[in-house]
Amino acid sequence: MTAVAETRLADSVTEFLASPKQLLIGGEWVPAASGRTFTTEDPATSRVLTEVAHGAAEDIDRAVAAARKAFDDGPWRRFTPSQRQRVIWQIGEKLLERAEQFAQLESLDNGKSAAIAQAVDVPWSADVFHYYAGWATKIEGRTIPVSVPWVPDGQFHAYTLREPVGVCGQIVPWNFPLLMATWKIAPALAAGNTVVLKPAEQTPLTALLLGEIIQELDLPPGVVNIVPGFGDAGAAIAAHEDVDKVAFTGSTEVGKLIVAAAGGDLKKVSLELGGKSPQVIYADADLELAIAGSSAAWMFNQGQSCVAGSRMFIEESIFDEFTQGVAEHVKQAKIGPGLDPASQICPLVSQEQLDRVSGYVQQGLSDGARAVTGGNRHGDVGYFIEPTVLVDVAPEMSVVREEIFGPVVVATPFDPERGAKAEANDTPYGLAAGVWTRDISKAHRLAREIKAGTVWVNCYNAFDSALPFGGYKQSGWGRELGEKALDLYTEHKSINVQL
Ligand code: TXE
Repeated sequence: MTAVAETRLADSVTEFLASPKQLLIGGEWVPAASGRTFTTEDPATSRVLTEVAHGAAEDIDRAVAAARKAFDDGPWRRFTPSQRQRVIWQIGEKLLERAEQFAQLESLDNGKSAAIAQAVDVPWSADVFHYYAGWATKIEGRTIPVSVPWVPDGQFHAYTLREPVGVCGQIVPWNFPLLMATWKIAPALAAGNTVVLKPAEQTPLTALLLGEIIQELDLPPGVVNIVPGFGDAGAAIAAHEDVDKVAFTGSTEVGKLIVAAAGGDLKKVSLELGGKSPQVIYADADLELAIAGSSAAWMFNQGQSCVAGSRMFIEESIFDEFTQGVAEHVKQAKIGPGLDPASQICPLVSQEQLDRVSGYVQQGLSDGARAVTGGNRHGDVGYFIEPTVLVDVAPEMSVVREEIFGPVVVATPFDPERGAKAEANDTPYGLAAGVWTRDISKAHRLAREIKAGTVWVNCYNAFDSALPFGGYKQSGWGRELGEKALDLYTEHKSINVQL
């Protein structure tokens, strides 16, 4: 660990790292059945942070059994909606009380800026719990006037109930470890389900800290189970016959494996997968705002964001000026460890991710792309890479087609007569998009034409817990956040009574 990191760590973080980190199953902290552990590391230094129990299929079995029991027999089913509301709200409160601890741990484990984690990841996670606490008392059925054509003069009283799906297996990635766990746990609990969560192997720590909070609250054993592990543990969740629903955020490749594994017993599946989101920048945009905003769109979280606005289409009359502006802007970003509040670009999560991102950049350069800025690893300790702007790119290059998941953008000019709709939509993904213009009609028109789950106009990454989020095409199935997420976690039951 660097001197900077050591001097700034809160005592609660040091204590957490020194304590044993086990699996949360049935309300108890337990070792992995195999007795094995794995290590997590600080991406700023590649030093080992701590050891974590290594969950695998046998542990998933135990966790699913605990979740099943809690769902079928436990007191959780008898919790009233307002009791659920209270306990979900309290999770949000505890997150805020321990914001610094969560933010520093997230920074150490993932590499990201602790200052940003404390300003964004942690308070938004708390907000997601607060938001879904509100929904717990508002999940309602309907009364529906019906007549049954073959029962003349029959009178019926028909209504619907919304019931929890059951045991939800939730598999989350490493880019926003706490937030992604929160997006999944909060709506599942609001609707009365039980959960088996598997954090990513690179970043299990904040999910385990969330488990500590949950243990302090009045949540019955087995309602939330947390099993850190690798892909095999995720695969065991996806295939488990006692899991009723799987929610996954991660790569499109693994999303397809999950669909195949979950298809055996046709369990419900929701997926939030990769992206290659376009940003269309018109000459009439507020260029100062657009340069800063469109750069943040692909640099935020070191580009390790499913919505990263990693393809820029820039009106040809401003192309050189704009790309130079972006290059100047991103060159000023200070590269450094996440625990240094001055750092704007922090390390990527792992050596593997550094190799993957560097590999894409090298491939792009050898395919004929030109780096206006960046292109290189930064330093030789930790997994830092320079923010990179690539021009002279062609539609078939891998840097244009594939998700890089690093601070790399490709920029292409467009002719305003032809527009940028076709190019923006020329991707197997459809998660998000950005439009930068002062012409509000043009913005609304393009927003309708882009096939993406979210379109931001004159802003980017402007999320709210109430706004549904998810993807078109290969970016996923279903919508998280907002009222929509409750569809993922409830069944609708129709009851018809002849009077
Ligand atoms: O993802 P994986 P990786 C993209 C991004 C990144 C690439 C690879 O492009 O460069 O994926 O990242 C679990 N059955 N995204 O390899 O493998 C795994 O343990 C069930 C975009 O880390 O998809 C982890 O918990 N689960 C994405 C989770 O899946 C399996 C965020 C995600 O890991 C499994 C992350 C299996 N067979 C990466 N194999 C986004 N949409 O934001 C692995 N896992």
